[in-house]
Order: sequence, then structure tokens, then C-alpha cells
Amino acid sequence: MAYFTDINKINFEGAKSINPYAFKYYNPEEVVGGKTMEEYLRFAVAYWHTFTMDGSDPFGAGTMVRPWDKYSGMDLAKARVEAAFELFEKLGVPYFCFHDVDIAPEGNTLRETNKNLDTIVAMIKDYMKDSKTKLLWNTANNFTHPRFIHGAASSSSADIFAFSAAKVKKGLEIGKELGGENYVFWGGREGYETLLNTDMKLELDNLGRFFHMAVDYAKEIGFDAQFLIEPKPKEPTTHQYDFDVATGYAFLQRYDLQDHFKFNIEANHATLAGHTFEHELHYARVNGMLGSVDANQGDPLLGWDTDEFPTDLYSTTLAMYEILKNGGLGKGGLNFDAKVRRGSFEPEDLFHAHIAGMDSFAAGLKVAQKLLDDKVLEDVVENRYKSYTEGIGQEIVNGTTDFRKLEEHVLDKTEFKHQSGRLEQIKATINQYLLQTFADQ
Ligand code: XLS
Ligand code: CA
Ligand code: CA
Repeated sequence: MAYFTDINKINFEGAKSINPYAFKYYNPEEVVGGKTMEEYLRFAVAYWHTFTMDGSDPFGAGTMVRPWDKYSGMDLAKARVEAAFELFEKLGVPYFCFHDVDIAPEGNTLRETNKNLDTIVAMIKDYMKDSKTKLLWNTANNFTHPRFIHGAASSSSADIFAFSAAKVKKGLEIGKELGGENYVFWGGREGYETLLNTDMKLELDNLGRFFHMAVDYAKEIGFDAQFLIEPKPKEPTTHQYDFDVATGYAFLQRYDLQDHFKFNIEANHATLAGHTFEHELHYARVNGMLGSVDANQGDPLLGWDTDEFPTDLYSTTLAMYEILKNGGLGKGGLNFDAKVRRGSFEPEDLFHAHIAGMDSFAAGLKVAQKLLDDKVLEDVVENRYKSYTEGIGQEIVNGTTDFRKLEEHVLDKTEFKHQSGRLEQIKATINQYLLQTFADQ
């Protein structure tokens, strides 16, 4: 059955097109920096925001009108699969992502839930045979159900630790079955509210144990997906254990997990942590830990996780700059962990939103590649640190100096040369690249 009957395949028509159902900048076949846009961007649709969420917020009921709403239970789950593959096909997205609970309803026991999952996974597998859309990642929702009231792998209840492990075990099996390229761990309720009742050391140790068991099980069943930790500083808990990339990286090293994980970096989580999106990407990149991206944006006027579709070209450009410097995302991709606004309740808004996001990242990719080709920022940085390429600076970098020699170097020095950071000029140049890249198209 078809659900988006008024919408045809979305094609690339170029920047002058006034067709709202066409890509203006995303041309999957266009080669940028040696790869096609499709290969670089590796877009994914997030099943939860697009097919299961109803637009409700803490103050009001759902607003979304969805053609599959008339169904319930397993029929609803099946209708969503049909709608999903229709949307994937029409948008031409190469990937999708889901949580276990997004694709199938939970039963009274885990055994029942797993049975529901088996039915839907078999159906998805069937659809994937005739589709070019692949699984970027799946994950376990270990945060929505009341059983996760005190956390999942960091719960104060050992039974809930076990339940969480069993859900991830099933998730790994599903990932293998569907050829998932990554597996994500977002620690929704892995954190705490107050130290007054919390054994932080035990909770962290348990998280470490949990991840090791996941690594072992994936190995045992021959599932070779890249494991990804998704940092987030707050929401729902006050103190999330995976606050940001730096905190997550320290955790991975402390528990000797750094060789088995990379990071899935979400723009809105970066800004909630008081960082820019590009800061998080950069921190992961320079440590060899950039795995995948949840491509969205927050509202700078609101202090919570609004998961908006990305439309800020400045941000997509600087993000793509990091991704290009990383040599691409490898097995990762750009997953639109983003939801249409509550007021954008019509089914066609799902298309407008994805077109906007895909075009914004495609434009960002092109501008970022130009910045790289012309070595705009690379020259700035190289020039700024050139004191480390000669004399005492070179000795510092080579490790051939010490505190005594450094003291000797400055003890009688009266003049220190500085150069301007030139920030305003750099930003003006970026604006020029943003405006000029598409000037003749
Ligand atoms: C929530 C997270 C979540 C993860 C997957 O804020 O972004 O959706 O991406 O569990
Ligand atoms: Ca996310
Ligand atoms: Ca989010």
C-alpha cells in the first residue's frame, strides 16, 4: 500500500528550481573532493522521529496527521515499514536508523517483545532486498519504559541491568540480521539526579562491564558493526555519564574500551554541552574517534533538545569541514535525528524537512571542500603556530628541551612577538565562500 501518493521521486533540479519537491543542492551523483555526494554524505532517516512520533510535548497532545494512524499494534508496525520504504525510495536516502521499540510494539514479557521484533525484522529484511536503503545503525531504547526509572546499565537494580543487557543482545542480533554498519549506545538514563542516593563508582564500573559484554557478544556472533557512543550532557538525567566527547573518551580509556568504540556526535547535544557542533566533531577527529553524526540543530533561544532539521549553512559548512578533514565518515553517516515542528503536522512536511536537511549538508559539503581546496583555514592555522616549526618551538615539539632550557630562553627576554588572530577577516572570508560557491549556479 502507498502512503505518500501525491509525492513523486525527489530529483535534483539545481539552485534555480522553484519546485519544493526537488533538491536544489543535493545531487547524489555530483563528485566533490573525489567522491560522490551520496558517498560522502551517507544520509539516514531516523525511524522514530519520522514514523512513530506524534508531535506531543509536555504541554499538549500529538498533532501529527499520518496516513498509517488508522492502524494499531502489529498492523501499525507493518504499515510503518511500508511507509518507511516508500519514503526512503522517494527521497533516495541510502540509510535508515531505528530503536527496537520504534519498529515493533513491546509485549508483556521480553520473550513476547522479541517475537514481535522477529516478525517486523523479517519484513524489513524482505523490503531491503528490493531497496538500495541499508541500515546505518540500530539501538536499544533503554530509557522510555518505567522499568528504566533508575537507569539501564547504571540502574541500582541488577534485574534491570540484566533486562537492558538482554535488549542489547537482541539488538546486536537484529543488527547482524539486517547488515547494520554501526550499533549505537545513547545512555538515555545512564546518569544520576543526586549524589545523595547514588553510588557513582559502582554505576560507572557497571557501565564499563556492560560495554565489555556487548563487545564480547558481537564478536561471538560475528557482528562486525562499528560501536558508537552518543554523548549528551543532560536530559533526561541531570548528570549524564556521557556528557560530551571528552568525557566519553576518558570513560572509554579508563575501562579499556577505546579500541572498540567511536562516537556518534549529535549537533544539538554538542550545543547543550556548551560546545559548538564542530568542537565535538573536531575533538573526536583529532583523537581518531569520529564515527558518525546525528545531523540536527538546536534552537539557540531554548535550552533543551529540540532536534530540529538542520538548515543553518554556517554550521553544516563547519561540520562538513571536519568530516572532510577526517577523510569522510567511514562506516558512519549523517542521520537526521530530527523532527518536524509541532505545527508542521502534514505528511508532506516529512519530505520538505528531509529535502531541507539534505540540501543544507550538500551545500555545506561544497563550501567546505572549497575552503579546503584553497587552504583558507589551514593556512591561517599553520601561520598562527609557525613558532613551533623552528628554534625553541621545534625543540618543544621534538621533546628535546626542558624547564631549565626554557627558563634560559626567556629569562632576559623583553620583547615577545604576537600576531593578530584576524577573526573578523576570517569570518568575512567564510561568508564570501558561502555566498560565492553558488553564485553562478
Ligand atoms: C536522544 C538521542 C537518541 C539517540 C538514540 O536525545 O538523540 O535519539 O540518538 O537513542
Ligand atoms: Ca541522537
Ligand atoms: Ca537529540
